[in-house]
Formats: sequence, structure tokens, C-alpha cells
Amino acid sequence: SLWELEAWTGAEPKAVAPLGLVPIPATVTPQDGAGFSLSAASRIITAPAFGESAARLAEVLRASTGYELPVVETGEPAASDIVLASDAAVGGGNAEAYELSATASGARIAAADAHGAFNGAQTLRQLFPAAVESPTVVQAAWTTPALEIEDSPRFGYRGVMLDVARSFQTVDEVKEIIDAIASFKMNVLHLHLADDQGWRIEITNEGRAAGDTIDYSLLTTVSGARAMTQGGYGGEAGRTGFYTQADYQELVAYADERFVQIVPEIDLPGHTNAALGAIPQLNTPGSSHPATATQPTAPHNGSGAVGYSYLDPDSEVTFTFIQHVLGQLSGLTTGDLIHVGGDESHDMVARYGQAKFNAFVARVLGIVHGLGKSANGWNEIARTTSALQAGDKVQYWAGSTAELPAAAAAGAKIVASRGSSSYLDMKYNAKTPIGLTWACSGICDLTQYYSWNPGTFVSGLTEAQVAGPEAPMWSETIRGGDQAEFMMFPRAIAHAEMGWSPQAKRDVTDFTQRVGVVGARLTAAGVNYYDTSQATWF
Ligand code: TNX
Repeated sequence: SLWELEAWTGAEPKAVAPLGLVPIPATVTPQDGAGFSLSAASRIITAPAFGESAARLAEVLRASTGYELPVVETGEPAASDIVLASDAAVGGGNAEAYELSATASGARIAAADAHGAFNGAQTLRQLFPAAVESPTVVQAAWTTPALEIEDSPRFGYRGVMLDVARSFQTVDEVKEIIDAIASFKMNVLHLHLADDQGWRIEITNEGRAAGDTIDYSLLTTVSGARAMTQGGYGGEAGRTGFYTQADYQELVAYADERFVQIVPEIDLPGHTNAALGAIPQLNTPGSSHPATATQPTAPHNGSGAVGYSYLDPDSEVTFTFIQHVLGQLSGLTTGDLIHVGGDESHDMVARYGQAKFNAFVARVLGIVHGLGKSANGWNEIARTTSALQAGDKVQYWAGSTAELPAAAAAGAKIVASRGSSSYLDMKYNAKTPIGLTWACSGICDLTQYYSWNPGTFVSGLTEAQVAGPEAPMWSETIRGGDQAEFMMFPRAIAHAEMGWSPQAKRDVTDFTQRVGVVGARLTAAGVNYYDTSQATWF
């Protein structure tokens, strides 16, 4: 087992941590002799197409080793060099695959695509001592074990969601989370940008349709300045703020450079009190908050209540608003997905009936498709099967799974976010000072998030109909990046391995030991985590 790799790292038994590769690769083959050693003479020799992956690897290694590590495109590889080679045969057509060899004669990562080269570089990082993650220079022997790896992902979609609506996270906080999830080969960051309590993305009036009188800047000037009014540790209110379009584009570019796709969400038609509270024209008699002379827009409700707000399904202004907002958001989005929410529109369904809700969702899906994007939505949108098409995603979080096979048959793939084994905002146990408890009875700890199979958890779905897992980090009780990381790690790492590694390779005992090795790496990188007793910390 990988556990025994410890024995190969030197002739003398040392008190070193065992190899902690997470997610576990598809195959690892130990090699004889010494491993690869990085030195002041080392270079990264990259295929031109993998320059981005080489640059990211160089940044990490330079910071901790202090070595110059020039990135070059030509040269005869020496034993101290890292080679990123382009090879169309790697992975046999599976995107993101890589092969890695680390021995005394050099380190070599081969891949058919740039994302594969990036993934191989993440594995190489994990072969060096944990201090390689330090942002400042450390003296250490930068030597790997000798081995060869062949690896490719089980699922193409491996995500985390961050709710910045209930409580805001700054650009720098989000960047740190992107870095952390990318190091575990996750490739989706779903940003929940709007909810009842706040609106976090600047929308301008540019390009308004003829006759549209809405002042979109109110979304952020009014509801960007709002958040949860309670809920955090000691009752701390949520953080306010919003991303300007320039901020947002900076985040998207940063994520793209790390092969992480940002999936923006505007939750519709419910969870919309922040929009209703900012835009007077949305407050029609058919909405959840008709305007009155004394109360022109919906009042701010900073509680964690859900299900009470909705846009007017019979007002054309509603769809003018959605078209403009999603149109601008789509223009800022480099990925193929826009998330349109769809969850918990309880009062709207009670007032108008399920058919009206379904028609609303169908129209919104049509808007997304018309913008040239695919739609993602919570599992409530599966009731609108006829409007779903190939490329769309239905994100299962709770309730019946009965509608999922039909949605999949219509072409949508299922994102596996089952609350009881995915929700990062749940308390680990009764002593966790922040977090909610609804999704699990008492314990929502690491092994529970690991020990399920997203490929088979819904009967009637084939594995090919599952896009992959996503772990949502809701923020009714979470304030700032450190708290988000405390709730995310190590549980998100369970999802990373579940999304990447072959099911047959997954073993919970082995995983909890490898996670224990990863702890030191997170510490060195400055990433917060919960030191759950379910992991064996080294
Ligand atoms: C349910 S999951 C919600 C969110 C809450 C979350 C808290 C989902 C689609 N809706 O609005 O934040 O529970 O755990």
C-alpha cells in the first residue's frame, strides 16, 4: 500500500510522515533507487501549451525553496529538472489525465491537455515535504519518493460552493479557497451571489433593453450593503460587500489560471428578497412584497428564514430584469454554466401552484440557453424536464430523488450534493461553535462525507449521468475566510477524492490517514481546517 512508501524514502527509519497523496491516484508504482531532488539548479522545462501550468508550479516551489526555477521551453533535461511534456496518448482520450515519474534521473509530467499537466503538478507538490507549501523560504531536503503514477479523474465536475450572499467573502479570501481546492484537483467553484440577505455582483445599466427603467446599480448600492443580521459566532452579523465587475473578472481569471471554473448563481424565483428590496419595479402585487406608499420596496430581512420571497411570475418586468442580469453575468463568465437556483420557492408554489413555478423555471432556462450557456439549478428544477437539455446540470441537495432519472434522460447531468454527506455548513458535532444541524442528526464529520458513492446514490441513474460531487458552503453562520476554511477542510477533501479517484481505490481508513498528512500541508499554506478526531494527524 502507499503507506509502505515511507520505507523507500531512505535507508534509515525516520520519523517522517507517510506519503499523503489526496486524491489517491489511479495507479502508483514504486521505483527502485532514490527519488527526485529539487535543487538550486532545477528548471521547469515545459511544452509551450503547458506554460500556465508550469508558471503555477514555479510560483509554489519558488516561494518555499527560494530557488530561481526558471521556466523554459527548450533544453536537454538534467536530473534536477522538472519536465512538463505534451503527449496526446496520455489518458487514452480522458481529459485532465497525466502521467508522472519522479526518480533520481528527473521529474516528468506528461499530459494530453494543459489541465492534465496542472493536475500532475498538484501531485508532484504532494510528493515533497509539507513545508513546500510555505509562502516563505524554508530549509529542507526537497526530495520525493521514487515512483511512477498514471492518473485520470472519475468525474469531470468536482466542485465546492461558497455562499457569499448571506455573508460576504473578499476577493483575497476567495482566491485562497481557489488555491486550496485546486491543489486537490477540484475544478468548480460555484459562487452563490444573491439571496434574501444580500446581492454581491455589480450589475450596470449598460445595454438595458428599450423601455427598461430599472436602475441596476441599486442592487449593490442597497443590497450589497446588507447581509445576515445575526447568526454568526456570538451573534455576529454577516459581512456586507460586493464584487465590482472588475473584481469579479479578476476572480474568474485567477480561477481560470488554476483550471477552476467559476459557476455564478443568481437564485430564482425565490431567495430574491435582496433584489426585491433594491429594485422598486419588482415589487408588483404579484410578488412576495407588493410596494405600498410607505414601503416602496421589500423590507430587508436579515434572518435565515427561507421560502418567503419570490418574483412576480406574471410580470414582464421580472423577465426583463432576469434577462439583463443573466446577460451581463454571462458576459463576465468564461465557463459554460450559469446557476439559476430554483430552490425553496415555497410561498410562490403555495400561491401560484407547481405548474406556474415550472413555467417560470422553463422560461429562465430558455434565457440561459439563449445566452449560449448551459444552466445549473437545484433539484427543484428537475420538475421542468421539458426545458432541460444536454449540458444542463441538476444539483441534488435534498428531498425525493424520483425526478432525477427523467431530468437525466432529458440530457441534464446530476451534481451530487446530498445534504447529509455534502453540506459544509453543518456542525461537525455538537461542540462545533458555528454551523447548522438540519442535514445530519448530530454528526456531520469527515468519514460521513467520504463514505458514499455519488455514482450510485440515486437508483435509476447511470454513472455517466452524474456530473460529479459538489460540496456547498452556506453562510448563515459563517463569517470570513478563516471560518469558511474551518468548515470546508477537511470535508471538502473527502469530496475531492470522491470526485477524482476510482471507487475501487477508495478506502476510508487509508483516506483518514492520508488526510492526516495533508494537515501539515494546509498549515504550511496558511489554510485553516478542523482537526477532526476522525483523521490520524501526523
Ligand atoms: C438550504 S440547499 C438551502 C439554503 C440554506 C441551506 C443551509 C438549498 C438549495 N437551500 O438556502 O442556506 O439549506 O444549510
